[in-house]
Amino acid sequence: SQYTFPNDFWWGSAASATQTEGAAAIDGKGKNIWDYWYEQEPNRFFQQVGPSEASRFYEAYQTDIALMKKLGHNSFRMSISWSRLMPNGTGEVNPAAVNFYHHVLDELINAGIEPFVNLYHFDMPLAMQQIGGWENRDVVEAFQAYARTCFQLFGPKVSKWFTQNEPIVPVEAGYLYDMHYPNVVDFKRAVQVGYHSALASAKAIQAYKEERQQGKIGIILNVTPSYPRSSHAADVKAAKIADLFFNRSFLDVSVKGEFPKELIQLLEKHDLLPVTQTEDRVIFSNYTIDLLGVNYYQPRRVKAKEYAAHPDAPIMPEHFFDAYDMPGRKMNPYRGWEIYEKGIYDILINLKDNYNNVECFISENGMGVENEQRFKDDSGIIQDDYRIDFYKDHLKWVHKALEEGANVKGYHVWTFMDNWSWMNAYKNRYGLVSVDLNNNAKRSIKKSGYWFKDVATNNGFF
Ligand code: BGP
Repeated sequence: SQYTFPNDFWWGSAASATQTEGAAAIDGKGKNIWDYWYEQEPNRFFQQVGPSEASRFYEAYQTDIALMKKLGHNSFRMSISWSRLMPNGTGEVNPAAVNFYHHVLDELINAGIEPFVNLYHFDMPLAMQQIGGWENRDVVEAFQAYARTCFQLFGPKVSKWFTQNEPIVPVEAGYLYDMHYPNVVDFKRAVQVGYHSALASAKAIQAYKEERQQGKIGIILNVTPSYPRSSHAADVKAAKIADLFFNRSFLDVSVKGEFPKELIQLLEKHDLLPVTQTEDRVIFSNYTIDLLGVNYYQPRRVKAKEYAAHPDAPIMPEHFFDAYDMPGRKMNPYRGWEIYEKGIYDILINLKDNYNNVECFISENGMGVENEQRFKDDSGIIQDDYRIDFYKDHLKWVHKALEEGANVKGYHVWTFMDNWSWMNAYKNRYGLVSVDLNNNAKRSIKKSGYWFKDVATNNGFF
């Protein structure tokens, strides 16, 4: 059958500064936590590859944007590196960075590609982390000032802004699971970090409105569907709580202007409430988002731990886990994540039914593959049919949600070209375009790139 999307549907891809730019130590860029952590502990990083060069977008942006145009993009999501623009996180603005981002934006606009600009993608400036990162309320103020500076500098060229990408990830990975810097495991600190990060987002929206900007501003969330591992009551309850902590925390406050009551009660019960100020409530309720980006890779299959099985047991995140052992899960054989296409539909319908049908788009969806060079054919093109199938199968569900009235405006893949990833460096490749690290970061379009061009050009596929 035929899958046709609306004429003005946003087709494109997403990327982030730290993962693509490189040039981490030149032209006045300050360090962020990733530059620093890699310097300190390279052993933590896959094959000891850090973000210093990444995919060299800083030098190659013109070539890359020409390729985006060739691949049918009408939009592209990038991020501004806070530590490139403001090397200390606050104060002095780096003129070389202002130049660079103006050039990138001009290049995109001249190519007919609308820039979607995100202000924060896991990349806390080191100077800000040294005073406590999101734990410190001063960093919330610094972020608002940085956001305001971006709106003043680039506002006339940008009409889609995002405050943050997946803000729950730095909370989980940095303060609960020992995966991102500052790699501590402390629930109370995690809650404070999450709270201030949400407040920083609302305050950036406040700055946007105060600056009387004409475009839209939103946030990008990994709204990960939480399904119980079984119909056992404890699993059902644990799945609800996982949803509460990891989805509804940021989703409710961003769309509805307040945190879920159940979340507050649970935190209170465990003596985990964050430090707040009375004025915050008004900031949250006045400055909600105009537009929501949804990142989707795989769902959570939530299983309660045994001692949480009693129906009255209070369940906190330490009482459940993701049941990777669930029978019948379809796995990506090349990266180890589940593939569950219907999840994308469930998210969109949930937004339609329970979140005022907020204007949204798919801001990341993609399939990581290890050793992808093995799929190269004789002509040197990576034959990534698995990725084409992945996109198609997800787009079919997006299409169904659209037909049922979901307010979904576009689809961005993760990602345009292979890029550096937080702990995995270049292990899992996601690009429509490959990057050959042994050959001057040479770009080659993959089969999925050509496929994407057709879909974007025809607004759909058969
Ligand atoms: C998302 C992030 C991206 C990207 C992607 C793939 O959570 O927003 O930055 O990295 O996940 O994950 P990974 O690179 O770990 O395979």
